Amino acid sequence: MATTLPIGSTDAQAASTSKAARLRGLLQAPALSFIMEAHNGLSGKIVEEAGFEGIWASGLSMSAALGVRDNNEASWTQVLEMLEFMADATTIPILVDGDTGYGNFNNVRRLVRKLCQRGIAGVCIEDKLFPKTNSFIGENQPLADVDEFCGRIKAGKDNQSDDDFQIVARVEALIAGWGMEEALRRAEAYHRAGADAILIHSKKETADEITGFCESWGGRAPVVIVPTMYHRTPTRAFRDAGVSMVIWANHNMRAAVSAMRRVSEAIRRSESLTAVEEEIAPVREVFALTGQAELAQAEARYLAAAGGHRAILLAASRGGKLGPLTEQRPKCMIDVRGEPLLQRLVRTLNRSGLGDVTVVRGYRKEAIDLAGIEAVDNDRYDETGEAASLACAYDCLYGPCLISYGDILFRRHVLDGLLAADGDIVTVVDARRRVDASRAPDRAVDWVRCSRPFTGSYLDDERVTLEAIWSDAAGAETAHGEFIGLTRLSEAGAALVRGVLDAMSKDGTLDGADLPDVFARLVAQGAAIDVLYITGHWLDVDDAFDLASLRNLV
Ligand code: SPV
Ligand code: MG
Repeated sequence: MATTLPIGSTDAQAASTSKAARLRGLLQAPALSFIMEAHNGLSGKIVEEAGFEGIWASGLSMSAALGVRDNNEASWTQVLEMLEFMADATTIPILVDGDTGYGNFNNVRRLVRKLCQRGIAGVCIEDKLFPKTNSFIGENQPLADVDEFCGRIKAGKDNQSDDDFQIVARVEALIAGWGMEEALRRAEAYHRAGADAILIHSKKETADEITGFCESWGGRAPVVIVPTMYHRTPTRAFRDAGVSMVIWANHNMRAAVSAMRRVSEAIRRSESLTAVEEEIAPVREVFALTGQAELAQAEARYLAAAGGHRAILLAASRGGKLGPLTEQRPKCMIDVRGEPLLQRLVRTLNRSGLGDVTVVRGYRKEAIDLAGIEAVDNDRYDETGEAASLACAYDCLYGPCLISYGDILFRRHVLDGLLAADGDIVTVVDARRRVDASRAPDRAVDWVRCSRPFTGSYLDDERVTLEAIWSDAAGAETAHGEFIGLTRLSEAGAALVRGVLDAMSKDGTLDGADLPDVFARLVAQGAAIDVLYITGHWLDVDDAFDLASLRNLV
């Protein structure tokens, strides 16, 4: 069976082992494992995000989420539909609570076939009668005949299309008051019938029944437990007893009930949203959970709105002025309000239709692990500059394309203006920045002088070209603005830039050169570099001051 991954997922490890095989591994491993309840796609994602290795698709919780009782009021196909959303939304295995199997052997075998088709890793069936009643309701619930239940297990095992699919047989003898001997007799019969594991259920407030069962059972098959009622028992006791898997069975559904009640009551009382805004998840977190960014990348890839522009982002440098903030990651991966800067930059590009994004990595390259980008590496990042990084992306340096520093952010209209501008090489220059020259004398600023200054006039549409570009503070007062680190190249422009990189490589200047050196060389050889003037609406991250401004901008 193929592993089901969320659309757009690139989780290579998850793709290499089927979900059923991973559930089997968890059940058979000597270490105690934990799976957590979910009842729909969103809660499944949250369970995975929390780091759990598997999901318990709880019958009680899925029923409650649908507003019905845990008495098979939701039909098995309605449950199946929910499971499909959960499996699509997650990459970890799902063990589904299959109640009694929705009937006899015939219903179980059809259920198992369908679960395998939908990428579910295993099912737990309990030895009760359809329609079931929750184990914590009432006393002396009737149990299934042992042989009949063994037939359900055998039919399920005979019909699984994935060899690793797991069938867990749930013994209800202790719940129904039939005693330990009956529980052990049933567990043995179900094990012989082919069950991959035994779930022994108890509704006592202590774990005595569970530890007693484990002791007599002697590890003949993996044991699964649901400590909802004996939750005070320390987890160590389950390990000591040789339990294989713990199911935290309904706690996300119950948490949702409490949270939704609190919020609904507060909003109704206050007739306002302000009181609850701080305690609930921001909408952007919901977008992140449901993978909105992947859709933007896919749109850029498949809708081809940007006239086929690709982008090269230069992100190899550490950003040493940010000190400890860049010890574990390069500055492009610094967190800006819960999201790495580079991810924001890539999203801006995607939204303008640029889906083909190559990032040149260097310092702490493993930290640049964004979905939807291609990475090339400048492993000599600490002894080379931007020109050498650009040369690492030589194979992508074909127009039309964009070159951007990886540590800048700009408003989308800046990018859209650049994409629409005429010229083989067009750079973006902030005319406003030179008034800031006095702020930090050691700031890395790429100053430019152009064929004419920015005027701000509505009528001003005369062409502007670059005449000089330099990076030290001397002469800053003669500059017309600051190069922001964003450039567009046509096919011909990209060929000119490749020519400069070739020449630099030949004469030995490539390693020490930055992007302004490449432009200076183009100007010296008579190439026209057009300038798109802007006034603000962008930021780079050079030091802590920039970072503070950036956090205010987004
Ligand atoms: C469920 O989560 O639906 C279960 C576990 O079956 S319990 O409610 O503890 O029976
Ligand atoms: Mg249940």
